[in-house]
Amino acid sequence: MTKPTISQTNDEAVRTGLSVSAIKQAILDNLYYLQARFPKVASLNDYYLALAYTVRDRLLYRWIQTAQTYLAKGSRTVCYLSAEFLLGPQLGNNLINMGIYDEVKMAVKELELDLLKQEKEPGLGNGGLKLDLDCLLEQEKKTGLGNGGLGRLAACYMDSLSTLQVPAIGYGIRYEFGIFNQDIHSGWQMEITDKWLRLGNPWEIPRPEIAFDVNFGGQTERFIDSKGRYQVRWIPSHVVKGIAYDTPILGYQVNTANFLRLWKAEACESFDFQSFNVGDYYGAVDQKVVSENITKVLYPNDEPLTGKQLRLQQQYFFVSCSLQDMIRIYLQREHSLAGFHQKYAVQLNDTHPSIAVAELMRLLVDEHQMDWEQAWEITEQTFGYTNHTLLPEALEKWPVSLFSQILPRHLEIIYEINQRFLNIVRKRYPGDENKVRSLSLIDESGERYVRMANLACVGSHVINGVAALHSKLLTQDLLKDFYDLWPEKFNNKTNGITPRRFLVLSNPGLTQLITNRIGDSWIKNLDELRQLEEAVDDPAFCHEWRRAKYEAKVSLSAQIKARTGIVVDPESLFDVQAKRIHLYKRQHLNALHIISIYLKLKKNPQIEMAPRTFIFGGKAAPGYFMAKLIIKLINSIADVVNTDPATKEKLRVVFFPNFNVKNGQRIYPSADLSEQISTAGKEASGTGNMKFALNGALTIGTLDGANVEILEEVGAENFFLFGLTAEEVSKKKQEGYSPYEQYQSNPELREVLDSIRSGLFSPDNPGLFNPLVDSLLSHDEYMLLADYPSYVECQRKVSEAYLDKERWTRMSILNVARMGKFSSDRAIREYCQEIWNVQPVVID
Ligand code: 26Q
Repeated sequence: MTKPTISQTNDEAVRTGLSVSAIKQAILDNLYYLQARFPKVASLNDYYLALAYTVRDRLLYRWIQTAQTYLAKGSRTVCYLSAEFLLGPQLGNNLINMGIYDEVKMAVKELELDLLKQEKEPGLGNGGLKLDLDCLLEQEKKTGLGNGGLGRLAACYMDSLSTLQVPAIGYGIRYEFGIFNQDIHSGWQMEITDKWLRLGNPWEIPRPEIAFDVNFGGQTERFIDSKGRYQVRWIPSHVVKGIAYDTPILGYQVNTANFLRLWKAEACESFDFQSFNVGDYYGAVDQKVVSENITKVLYPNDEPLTGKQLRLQQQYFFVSCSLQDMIRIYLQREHSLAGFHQKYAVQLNDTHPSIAVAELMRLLVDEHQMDWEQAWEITEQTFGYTNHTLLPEALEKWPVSLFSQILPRHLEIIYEINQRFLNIVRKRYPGDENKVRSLSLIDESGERYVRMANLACVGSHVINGVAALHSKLLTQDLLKDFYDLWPEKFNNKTNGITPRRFLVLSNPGLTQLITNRIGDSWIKNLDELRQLEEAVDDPAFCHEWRRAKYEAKVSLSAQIKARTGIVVDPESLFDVQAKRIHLYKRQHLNALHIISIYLKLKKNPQIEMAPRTFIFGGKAAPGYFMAKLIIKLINSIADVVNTDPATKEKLRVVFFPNFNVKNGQRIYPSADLSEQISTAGKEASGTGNMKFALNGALTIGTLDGANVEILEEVGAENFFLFGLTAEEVSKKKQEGYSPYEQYQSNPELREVLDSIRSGLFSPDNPGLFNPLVDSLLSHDEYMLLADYPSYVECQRKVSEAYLDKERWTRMSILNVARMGKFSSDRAIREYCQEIWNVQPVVID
């Protein structure tokens, strides 16, 4: 990589030098002057922080170079607005991107040797402290500021934006408590709060001087200003202050360091303490608590919950701070806001930040006295909207009554936008009030709601889905009326993942093997993995490939033993489903298949089959009863099959607790089979599917989300396809689907469901799983029973293929070789060219 060229005094070298000795010295310096510790008494955490600050210094150096360059050039900037950024641990990733992983490993090794030497001297201390890079990496408290796919996508995109040297800011919320940690007690999920900030966060820079007021509640007033203009004034009932906390995001092998700016809510003293609460000390402290509540906790749901006031406050809070910040930065160079949309491309990550459409209008019209038409033109040109769902029930909407209480001025603005918009609709479709009803920003079918997706569609000049099938279905179904009105606004941007975190960092074995074969430029240009295709004919390479996979499996096996006490055989087929627990993702279909094997083995223990380890991971939303029951079912099946002498040699079931980015990095490399089995037409894209495949797992999947494109890339002969297509699903639904018929006509399926109902897996409470079984037999919304026979048959083919080691290895290598498309670099390049119209800016 290009190392910093600045001429350095000795002092600076400690803060920027990349040699082993400079790094070692810097760690010691930070141990003394930031942690106030010396080696003999320092804890692992002290060392972790000292190392983290060492890396941070080197990041900040690049960040400042980057910021200076952008400021001088007035570069067009992408602003990615997202209520979630699921970064995961930072240290390892920064070492990889900065290209100093080996140097740091060595520096830490030397520090350990120094410690050992000191050990020999008499005296007290941290005797026996094992110091190596892996232990320090383990210390990091992960940043879990997201639920799952959507938040992790935002993090991958930040990595790629920096890697591609595109000026970008990620804007979001600095939740004090991120996604809960999951523990399993007697098979049930327990939620534990995530106190990720307890030991301090070395990666963030607080920016107390970057702070904005955000208004809530109250009412609006009309008046004529000194220039005779008609104006609206918002008199809020309370004001909260947003403080910026920045996390630098370094690109891979470049000097570009963009940043993530997360907002923390604090009490606004001038308002609460002086004007309104004079003399009321307790009331003032109360206000402080209320204000700070806004950024306390991430909602652990990955579906909207209507009517949760605090969630709407969170969304508005971070959007308002972010737009005010963009205007502040813009006005450092310009005088008039007329060119705002030329400076910024703002992407709405789902509808969570879509109040931005109304807020930008408010800022331009009310605060900066722009006329409506010009402000609207700018607003539309500024925003792009990415949709992440096909489930109609997952579309965000807020009761008008709630909206008017919290954001009275925005409701007026939304009404105005709506009126102007519906005039266009009426002109286009004269007399068609159905169109008007369906396109309106307000749902008036019962209690009135503001429809956030409609607001996002009207306020953006581009709308995209996240996989080819998803984008197509959006135009045919969920957003059809918008598509008919503005077909040119719609396009597809298939998701991607960063190969830095999800291969280089998490799977060093496979990475080394690939790099030895084709060099290391594939890390930046993932299409180069194609060169591995030839290697399938090289027995030595195939052998090494199997070994790398095997080693990853050994390592996960140890983790499984440590976390669950279950012993698994790394020679067995690792069949993995790791993702949020949802009915549409059908973890219970997987469970039914396990039961079917179990029952077969009970009847005939001699059946020839590849021993399998079924591994599950995933959190359920705390209020999602059925999802929690699925976790219990999996653990109950595990209790039975793992201890039954008739099956325990061939079958193992593991629920790996607390699936998150960090555990994911251990799980993806060790999977042989990746379960992507959602009902066709329900999963927008999926990104776990890409992470598994990039690590050499084969996919068993439906034609859903990005599976379709993975299949297209790897070839049908290297993919285990089953199930109904999206079209067949909707056709079957229309014709009147009867799950009970499936149950009656399929003796094997009947036996499986009956075994659950008989209490085989819950002897103390035979009816425990009735809600699950009953819902399958009565409506089976996600067509699980319809897909069951083809799933079981496909799994049989999987078993057969696994028995042929050579064949399996070939398929695995070809999967990896053909994954180039799914790099987030490719996705971001497309966003830059086709949506944002931004160019890279090289930082030297
Ligand atoms: C909304 C309102 C109130 C509370 C919570 C929410 C909320 C929070 C998170 C709604 C949705 C989410 C997350 C959705 C999500 O992760 N969607 C996934 O996005 C991935 C990235 O595009 C896709 O790959 C997945 O298919 C999609 O399910």
